[in-house]
Amino acid sequence: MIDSYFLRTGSTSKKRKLDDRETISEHRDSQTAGCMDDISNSGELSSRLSCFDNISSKQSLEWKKISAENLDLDYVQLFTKTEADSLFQQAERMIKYNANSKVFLHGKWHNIPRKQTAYGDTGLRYTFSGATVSAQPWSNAGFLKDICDLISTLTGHKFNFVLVNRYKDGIDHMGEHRDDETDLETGSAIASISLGQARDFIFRHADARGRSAKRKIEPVKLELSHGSLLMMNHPTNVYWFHSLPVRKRAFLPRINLTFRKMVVKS
Ligand SMILES: O=C(O)CCC(=O)C(=O)O
Repeated sequence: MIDSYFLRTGSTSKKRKLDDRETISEHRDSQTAGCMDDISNSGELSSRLSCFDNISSKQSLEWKKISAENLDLDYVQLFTKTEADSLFQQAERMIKYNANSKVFLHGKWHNIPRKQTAYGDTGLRYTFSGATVSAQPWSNAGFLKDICDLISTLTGHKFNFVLVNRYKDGIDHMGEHRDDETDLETGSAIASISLGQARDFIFRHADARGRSAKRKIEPVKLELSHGSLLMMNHPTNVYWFHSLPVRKRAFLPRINLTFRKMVVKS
């Protein structure tokens, strides 16, 4: 874990260093939600589900609440190492990435420094930074739907889409941005699963960016570990930018899955 990070827990606003931070166990409503397209289909699903069959063990996990001004995050080590290793291997085997993903920034198209694709309910697509990523069907990578269902059960949030980013090493990265596109359901949470190389993840308040920053607000820095789940709750994405910076000493690949609730357009 890294420096200059403090958090406020519950109603107190005491500053604590990350290493001695308190954990908050949130017992969330179970069995309240599922992902939207139903692909359940015979024995294939039950064999895929083997690492999720003990859902009750996931319901007693210790969640950490991370808050700052208009920042509301929940973090948990959702999967054991064995489960996370198995999910990483399934991801490597089953996920098909788009060729030549680009974004349009500052008047030019740029290749993105990672690989990307998406899965989700039929017909959904996500447009950001000038690019549109269309969902492949859940049935092409059913374990993603299983993770989606698990997160929905644990958190009560429903999702219909997952954006997948693969970073081959610490040189691959994602620049500072907010997930505030109109394709996303207003006020919905985003659930981020990390598999593989642990990487730093940094939140910076919109008023505290760049040389002409209006205010001094400390960035919030986390390390996202193999098998972790980070919930980015509303209104975090209205006020805070986030990034996954280059880390030259990170050599292993990482796969990130961000489950989202997209607006369904008729
Ligand atoms: O890989 C990550 O953890 C970053 C993902 C992200 O920022 C996004 O999908 O908007």
